[in-house]
Amino acid sequence: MKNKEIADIFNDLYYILSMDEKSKFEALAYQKAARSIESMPEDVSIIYKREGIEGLLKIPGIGKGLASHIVEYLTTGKIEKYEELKNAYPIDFNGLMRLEGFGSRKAIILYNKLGIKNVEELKKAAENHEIRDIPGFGEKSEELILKSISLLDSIGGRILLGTGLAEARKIIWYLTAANLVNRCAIAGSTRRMKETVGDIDILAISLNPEKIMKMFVKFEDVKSVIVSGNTKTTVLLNTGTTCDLRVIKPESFGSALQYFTGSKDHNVKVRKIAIDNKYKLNEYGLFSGDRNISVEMDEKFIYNQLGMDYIPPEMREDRGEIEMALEHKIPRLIEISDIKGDLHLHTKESDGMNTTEEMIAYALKKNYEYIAITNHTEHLKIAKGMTEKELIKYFDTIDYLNKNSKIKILKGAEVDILKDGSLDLQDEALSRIDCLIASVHTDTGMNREKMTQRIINAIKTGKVNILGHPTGRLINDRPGYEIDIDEISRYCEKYKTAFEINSSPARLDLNDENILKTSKYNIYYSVNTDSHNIYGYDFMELGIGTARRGWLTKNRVINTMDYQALLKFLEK
Ligand code: DGT
Ligand code: CA
Ligand code: CA
Ligand code: ZN
Repeated sequence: MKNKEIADIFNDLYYILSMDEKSKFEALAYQKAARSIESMPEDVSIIYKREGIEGLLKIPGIGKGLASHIVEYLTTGKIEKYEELKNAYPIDFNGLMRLEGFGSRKAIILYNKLGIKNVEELKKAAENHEIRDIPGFGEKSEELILKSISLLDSIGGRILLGTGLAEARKIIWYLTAANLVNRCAIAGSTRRMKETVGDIDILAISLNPEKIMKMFVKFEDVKSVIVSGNTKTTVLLNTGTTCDLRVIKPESFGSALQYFTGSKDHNVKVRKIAIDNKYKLNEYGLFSGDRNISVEMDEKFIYNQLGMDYIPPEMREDRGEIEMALEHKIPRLIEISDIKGDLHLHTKESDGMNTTEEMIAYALKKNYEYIAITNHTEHLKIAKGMTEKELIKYFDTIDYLNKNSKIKILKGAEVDILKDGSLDLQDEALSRIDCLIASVHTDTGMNREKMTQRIINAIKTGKVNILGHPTGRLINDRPGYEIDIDEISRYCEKYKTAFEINSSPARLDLNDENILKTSKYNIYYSVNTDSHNIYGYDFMELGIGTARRGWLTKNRVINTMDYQALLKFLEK
């Protein structure tokens, strides 16, 4: 993904330029651009190849200057201005900023005093107790630094599903465009839509394995080649992840796809069932004696031959799906085409990057029947939360837009749940809201009991349609607050509050496990993108993947309902 590389550079430029008050606004432009590019599902290199510089200029926050930086990077692999500044300030801001409680100001002080440039050097200095003597630091912050470094280490090299999926698709796009593959597919955890991806697995059928592997190692995102062979090649990508490309014989494609999709635990059980049925199953085929009977190119044949329903990849975790398939009880899981609208969207009125009109235009392209615009409320200052007065005025605008609109626009808000569980909105605005999301954004350090009570109090107001990103976790970043999800589910049931499945790549909240845990209650879910720009809409597939990993069917998800049925559900 070039997006991550370019966003990292722009972020770095933001930190470097913010050191000087005079370049503050320039710095902010870089930060805005970084956030925009980071949140795009499609790779900028693909956009550039398809639409040229015009395509780049459509990205929110990207003007001519920044677009030419992107082109420079895509064509030369470098941005001259960045190289110069980086020479003057060789600090790995992006790496250091991943540490809990570590800001750019601290990084600059430690660079000036001790010459610390990256996490590794910071760790060494902390271990040698060099940091405690620097003014503004101390013994405690030295301990804290070491603690957050070890936390970071424990995350390991797993990347977000959104990044893995985009990268995998880019590789397939590249190999397919070269006309060297007859068939190409994503396997592994990426295909299972697991929230993080350890390495990317790609399978291909090709008449010319040698040529395709030669092509593959020349792919623009390849950093180095780890193993190179004609059946399997492993490369290290610039994202820090590795990718396995396997060339498969046509007659083995179905069984290889089944095998390399995993999970390992799922495979072990399926293989045992094959043996019980006097077959042998491996990545080369389904064998009866010496004969591979899985001549067909798809995996469905294999499951059916073993007496099972076809099992969707998202379910293959050995969490009871095999037993279910043997009893022919695999449900028809929710699909992205079931979604009729997005109920969590931000616009420029709070912290979004696109206007209401632009967000509506993109929803029309998605063929949605309705959307809800849900900006932040006053309490959330850092996200430019709207006052009650501003919201009421904004609702007038939406009423007006609705008159001439092909799509139904619901008046919404993402209302802060305050410390005591009350909602950050007064009666007049509340009475006009069609769709109310309530979320916890502040005071997240509460213990399990208090946080549970806080959320329950919010639900008990009877006004909450959707509980936004219910656990507040950020993948690879922070674990989220602890809550008693069973207790909360009981109140959701009583007050008709739906759990959100937030599709934002770093959230995926609720996650698959919490969905499996809560779906035994008579409650509903809403799969939303929480988009802050038009590109965000495309992350819906991540939320749908998560819902499918939680075995959800369409009838449990409110934004699969048609408009009238949805209004009835939202009525309080
Ligand atoms: P990851 O890469 O950690 O996100 O997870 P996966 O599931 O993609 O794991 P990976 O890349 O190591 O292997 C891809 C699939 O290949 C895995 O899901 C199942 C299959 N596989 C790999 N090693 C074994 C094994 O030792 N036994 C069996 N039965 N299957 C395996
Ligand atoms: Ca993998
Ligand atoms: Ca692998
Ligand atoms: Zn939120």
